[in-house]
Parts: sequence; structure tokens; C-alpha cells
Amino acid sequence: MSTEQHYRICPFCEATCGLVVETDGDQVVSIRGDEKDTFSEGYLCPKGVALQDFHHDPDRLQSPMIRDGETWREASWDEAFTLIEEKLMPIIQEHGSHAVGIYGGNPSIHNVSLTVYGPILMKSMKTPNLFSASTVDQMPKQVACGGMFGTGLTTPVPDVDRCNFLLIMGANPLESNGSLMTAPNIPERLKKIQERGGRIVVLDPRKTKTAKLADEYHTIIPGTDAYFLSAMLNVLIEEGLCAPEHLKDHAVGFEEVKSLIEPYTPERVSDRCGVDAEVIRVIARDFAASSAACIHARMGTCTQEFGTIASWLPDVIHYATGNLDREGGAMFPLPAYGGGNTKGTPGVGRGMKLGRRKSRVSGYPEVFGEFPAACMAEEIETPGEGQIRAMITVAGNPLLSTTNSEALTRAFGSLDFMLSLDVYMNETTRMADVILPGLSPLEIPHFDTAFTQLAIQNHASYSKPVFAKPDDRPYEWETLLRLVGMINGMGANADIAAVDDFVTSMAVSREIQLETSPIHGREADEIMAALAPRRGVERMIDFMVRTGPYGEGFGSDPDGLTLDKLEDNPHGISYGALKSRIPEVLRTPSGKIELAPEAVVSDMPRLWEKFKEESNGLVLVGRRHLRSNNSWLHNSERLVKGKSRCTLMMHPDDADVAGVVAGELAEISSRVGSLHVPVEITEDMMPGVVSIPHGWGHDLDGVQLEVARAHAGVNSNVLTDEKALDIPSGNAIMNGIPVEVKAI
Ligand SMILES: Nc1nc2c(c(=O)[nH]1)N[C@H]1C(S)=C(S)[C@@H](COP(=O)(O)OP(=O)(O)OC[C@H]3O[C@@H](n4cnc5c(=O)[nH]c(N)nc54)[C@H](O)[C@@H]3O)O[C@H]1N2
Ligand SMILES: Nc1nc2c(c(=O)[nH]1)N[C@H]1C(S)=C(S)[C@@H](COP(=O)(O)OP(=O)(O)OC[C@H]3O[C@@H](n4cnc5c(=O)[nH]c(N)nc54)[C@H](O)[C@@H]3O)O[C@H]1N2
Ligand code: SF4
Ligand SMILES: [Mo]
Repeated sequence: MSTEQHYRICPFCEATCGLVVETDGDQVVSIRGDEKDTFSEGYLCPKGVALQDFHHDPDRLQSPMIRDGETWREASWDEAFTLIEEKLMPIIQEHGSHAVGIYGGNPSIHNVSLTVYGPILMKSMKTPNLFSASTVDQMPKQVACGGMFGTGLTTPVPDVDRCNFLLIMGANPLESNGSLMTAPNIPERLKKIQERGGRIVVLDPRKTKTAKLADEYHTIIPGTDAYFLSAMLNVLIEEGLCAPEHLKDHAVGFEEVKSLIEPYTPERVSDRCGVDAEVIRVIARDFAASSAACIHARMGTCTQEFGTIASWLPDVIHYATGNLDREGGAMFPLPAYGGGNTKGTPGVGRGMKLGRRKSRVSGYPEVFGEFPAACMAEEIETPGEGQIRAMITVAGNPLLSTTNSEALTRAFGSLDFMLSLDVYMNETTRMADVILPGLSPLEIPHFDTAFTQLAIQNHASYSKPVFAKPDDRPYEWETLLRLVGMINGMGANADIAAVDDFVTSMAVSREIQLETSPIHGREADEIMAALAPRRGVERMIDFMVRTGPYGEGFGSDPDGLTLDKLEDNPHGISYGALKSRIPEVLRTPSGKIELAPEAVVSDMPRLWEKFKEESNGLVLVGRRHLRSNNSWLHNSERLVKGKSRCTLMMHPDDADVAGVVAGELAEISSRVGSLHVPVEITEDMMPGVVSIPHGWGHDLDGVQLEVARAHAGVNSNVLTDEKALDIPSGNAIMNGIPVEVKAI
């Protein structure tokens, strides 16, 4: 056996672990953690190993698929594009470009072809009907941070390697490996906090793996984090524990914040949150007393009724306690690729503008260029000018991952045309007319743009493809550019090389015009020549890193970063621990941290209205498992084997009241749907809260995922309500859903 070793960043989750992929010919022999990776140092989780299964999965699509009535056939790329042109272009010509909707899914951010070229397709389509997994995920955090700091990805990350007090709310990094916090080997990093005498406190309605590791765990009623955090801030103010000195001159609005949160004292919110007033006080005091403290508030605090307010308050508390932009607190990474907060004039910008358009049916404001995923169904089904008649999904499984799956499936079924760029025929793509397959992660280059903006260390890493792609298959950036060419009237056989040259030279021209760019005023032709002979996505990556914060700047810093240099360093390049970036990182019009942004202020009355309401009855939350990745890694036997993980977790008292028995099916229903799901009784759930994981329910007609089908589970989004949103961000509410449970 003659094996070779390749280094590849794992594309599955935000931890971005470095892997060693051992191959023999065209076979993957083994996958292990790369001990020399400058960031992950050998860590990996079972999903990284399962990359092997994904690569060799017989269900992974290898050629375009075209629907013939109820059956499918493989087709050539030319035939598929001819059909797309035939079906899609008349819809645009007859009804306008807004008749096309595009949904971008989560792997778009883990696949650089899609990250860089997906937005180009979205722009060329000139449709306002853009949707993504962001509005079933982190949009509230982006809105809160966009308001405070000026751009949607200026989200401070917990400096976990140096903090001594970590408050974790609505996140379970021991299963998820972290989110909006790129930190490979989070289990070890958390244990080290404890080893150096620090403390971890978890607030979660379920006693998760992370909660079990914590020094202190408290239950909290879902959807009430905004009250808890307001009360915590009130304690800090009332007891004179605020110390924002180092940022005082760089912030405005703290007085306004004080009056906004004033009603929510620990004693008043205690019943509402299900947390003792004294516990809130002690957490506030401990937080303030720590030399370096931060809050990691994530999924559970975003996908809830007050997602934006609950995502805003942690950073206000970071500010108030002097932990913002300070070692061991919440800090801003400086990514190699650049990003919104490295472009333009340091320290000032246009800030965030929301609501430049309204969605047609419900009038939801646009947020960072998109509408809530939750309004896709009504935009497709409501007749009239501007109705969506065709959908394009790119690396997304919205029929399983977004709210009210049954309504959305019905809506997708009524489309005149649907195109999916995906790797599987799954719950969503089975509804398409044409599927254009992406390649295996081992056949494409890898470079993280988003996650280096969220990483707890400044670093850069690039992976070359492990295997050459099959000759007859395009890279996804080529597929996207072929679509862009088609939309721009170049036909089904658009000259991809010409479109590639055009979009790259546009990017170069834009950069040259920026006064703060290292290539300001240079000639575009000269820069394009310097990027040769690379083309496509590699050329874009080279361009981005050379003009980025560590870049070689096309001659301005000969020792600086280039793609060549990244290729020479397959274990990554470390730029060290995070450094303070205020005020340079800010892009607000005032040039200050705007502590009371309009998007939040305008939502505070809603928080108060809800505060006065009585709430009782069961509510549903989600959960993640280490061996799962949203909806699409269930076709790996090694990840799904063992007892079913798609169960309804309930506290014994709730199970008694509902009369349900462990291991037997119960019926759970919400305003929008109902499911039959096996019960798992556990004291880990707080009373009043039940939990089902998302991303399951693979036994639908037409799904071609043999292993996943045999471990189908149920789709929890049959229960989530598309009419209930976090108002400022348009984000879906996936936690705290009112439900009823009964025995069957
Ligand atoms: N109830 C509930 N629902 C949730 C959540 C929850 O916590 N609870 N979590 C939400 C969150 S955080 C997210 S991010 C969303 C995810 O929502 P989505 O992004 O819509 O769904 P995924 O399950 O990630 O599906 C990804 C799709 O991309 C395809 N794919 C994978 N790699 C590639 C590639 O390289 N190219 C192409 N073209 N396709 C590829 C897969 O086959 C799959 O169809 O789900 C959300 N839904
Ligand atoms: N293994 C695995 N890893 C993943 C994924 C996966 O599917 N599987 N998905 C990836 C993606 S796309 C994302 S976005 C991240 C998400 O990663 P995390 O942000 O860590 O999210 P979860 O693991 O869903 O944990 C959310 C927690 O919030 C709790 N919760 C629910 N409602 C509330 C509430 O109102 N208040 C509070 N305080 N807590 C609440 C839930 O009980 C749960 O424990 O994980 C990523 N990593
Ligand atoms: S934690 Fe697991 S899934 Fe996430 S990047 Fe590392 S190996 Fe991949
Ligand atoms: Mo996500």
C-alpha cells in the first residue's frame, strides 16, 4: 500500500479543525487530527473522521439530475443548463426578477466557492427575495452588533484562552464545538479555564454536557434571557460595579441603556425567568469581580422571541464591566481575508441600515440584504405582483431546517420551477426540477472567510484539494458563474472564463478605489497580471489575502501574506492572540460604540408587553448532538449507529402529567403541526420544557439517503411557527415553542 498524507481543514462546523487525510489512490484510508495544525493542534471530533464516509457515500450525487414527472434521470451539464435556461429565463422575462427567490444554506459559509460566488449570483439575479439560514440562526446577533459596532460581522468573541469567568447562555459548545466562537478543541479550552482557577456558569433549560462540566448550572425559562441579562446589568449599576473606563470615550448611549433596562430588577424578573433573584445578583457580582469575564450567548439566545435584545445585552455588559475589547473578555478578531471592519476608514463608517425594502406579504423589513426565511412560504403562495414563482436553493435544506416545514413543503410544491445546488437528493432537493451537484470537500480547495472573523486566535489556513475533481464536473464557482452568465443574457453556454475575469476585475477595481487599500490608485491590469496564472476561486483567495490585514499588498509588504505562502504552510499560519481593536474596528456613523442602537430601542416596548403576560404550559427547545450536523450528516453509519437520538426529552414530572411512558410514542403538537415521537424521560430537562433535536425526518418520498432513511427520526420544524419572529432581525423562533404532549 502506498499512502499519501494530505492536510485539510474540516468543513463541517465552525471549529475549523486541521485534519490529516491519508489516501491510497482514490481511496481515503484514514482521517485524524493534524497535531501540527497551528490552531487545532490535533483535535477533531467524530464528524471529522466521517468526512471519509461523506466522500465515498454512494448516495452523493455525481451528475446533474433532471426530473421527468415523478422520476429522475442523470443528465449532462449542458442538458441541465439548457433546461434551466428554458424554464427559468421565461419566468424572469414574464414576471420580473423578483419572481425568483434564492435560499442559501449553512454549508455556503464552509465552502469558499459558495461564500465568494454565491453573493455574485444573488446580486446578478436582482431579486429582493433573498433568504438564508442566517434568519434561522445568528441574525439577531448581527443586528445587535451591526447597530453597536457598525457591521454585521463585528461580533466580539469570547477570549476563552484568557478569560477567568465564562457565562454560557443558550449554547452547548461541548456538542456544537462552538458558534460565533471559532475555537477548535473547546472541551480542553473550557477545562483550562477551570484549571487556572476560573469559573464557568451555564444557564440553560437543559442540563447539557456543557452544563455538566460547568462549576455552576442554573435552569432558565426559554425566551427570558433578555430579562435575566437586564437584571444582571441593573445589579452592576445599582451596586456600583460598572467599570467601563477604558472605553468611555469611545461609547455613547449608556444612560439610555440604563433607563431601558431599569424596570427589570432581579426581584421582578425572578419568577418570569425561573431564576432566583439572589442567583442573578451573585452572578453579576462574580462577573464584575473577575479579572477577565465574558458571556458566550448563542443559539438559544438568538432563535428565541427576544433574540436581538438577548444578543445585545451581553456586549453591553462586556462594556459596562470593562470586559469589551480587553484580554480575556470579548474581543474582535483581525482576519487574514479582511472583512467589513477592515475596509474603509478605520473607526468610522456608514453603520447598519435595515429595512431598505419590505417583504411583499407581511412587510417584514430587509435585514442585511435578506428577508426572513420564515416568510418564504407566504411569498410563494400569495398571488399578486411580485409573487415568487421559482426558487434556487444553494447548499440548503430549508424544508427541514426552517419553520413550519409542512406549509413550506406545500409552497415549494406549487413553484413553477426549482433549481438546487446540492450534493444529495434530500428533503428539499427532491422537490426540485434540476439538481446541480457540488463536489466532495476533498475535491475542492478550502479557505475560511467567515470563521477567521470569529476565531479566538488570529490565524490563516488554506487547504489544497486532496483529490483532483472528475474532469467532466465543474467546481461550484464555475456552476455559479455559468448561472450568472445565463442571467446576464449569455445563454446556457456562457463563457465561464470571461465571466470569471469580469467579476475578478470588478473586485480589483473596487479595491483600487478604496483610499485605505494597500493597492489604492494602482492599475487594475497590473494587479490582474500579478494574480496570474491563478483563476477562479484561488485567484480570489490570493487577491483577498494579499489585500487583507496581513497581506503582501502587491509589493507594499514583501513579507506579507499571499496564497503561495499559505500553500507553503499547510498547517496554517498563526498571528497570535487577539489584540484590542477599538476604536479602529468601529464602522458606526458616530465613530463610537452605539450602546443603544435603534433596532434594540424600538423593540424594548415589546419586551415590556410580554413581561406582563402570564405564561404557563409546556414549551419546546432544540438540541444538538456531537455526531450530527444540522440535517445532512445522517447518511454516515458511524455517525448514526446506536440508539435513536431523535427523542422527545421530558422531565419525569411532565411525563407523569402527560401520562407518557419512556420509549413509547407520544403526540406533540403546536399551533402549526404535530408529530409522533418516542419519549425519553430525564431529569436533565427542567420541568415545563421539552426538547427534540432538529434536522431529522428523512423518511419522506423521494429522499435518496439510504442510511439516513433507516434512522429517519422526525422533523421538529413541523412544530415551529413561521408567524412568530424576533421582530428587529426577522429571525425565526426555534426555542420556547408552546406545545402540548399527550400519550397516543
Ligand atoms: N428547530 C431547529 N431548526 C434549526 C436549528 C435549530 O437549532 N432548531 N438550527 C438552525 C441553524 S443554526 C442552521 S445553520 C440551519 C441550517 O439550515 P440549512 O443550511 O438550510 O440546512 P443544512 O441541514 O445545513 O443543509 C445543508 C445542505 O447543504 C448541502 N451541502 C453540503 N455541502 C455542500 C456543498 O459543498 N455544496 C452544496 N451545493 N451543497 C452542500 C447538504 O446536502 C444539505 O442539503 O438549520 C436551522 N434549523
Ligand atoms: N454536533 C453539531 N455541531 C454543530 C451543529 C450541529 O448540528 N451538530 N450545528 C452547527 C451550527 S449551524 C450552529 S449555529 C451551532 C450552534 O451551536 P450552539 O450555539 O452551541 O447551539 P446548541 O448546541 O443548539 O445549544 C443551544 C442551547 O440553548 C438552549 N436553549 C434553548 N432555549 C434557550 C433559551 O431561551 N435560553 C437559554 N439560555 N438557553 C436556551 C438549549 O437547551 C441548548 O442547550 O452548532 C454548530 N455545530
Ligand atoms: S469539531 Fe468536528 S466537525 Fe467541527 S471542525 Fe472539528 S472535526 Fe470538524
Ligand atoms: Mo447555524
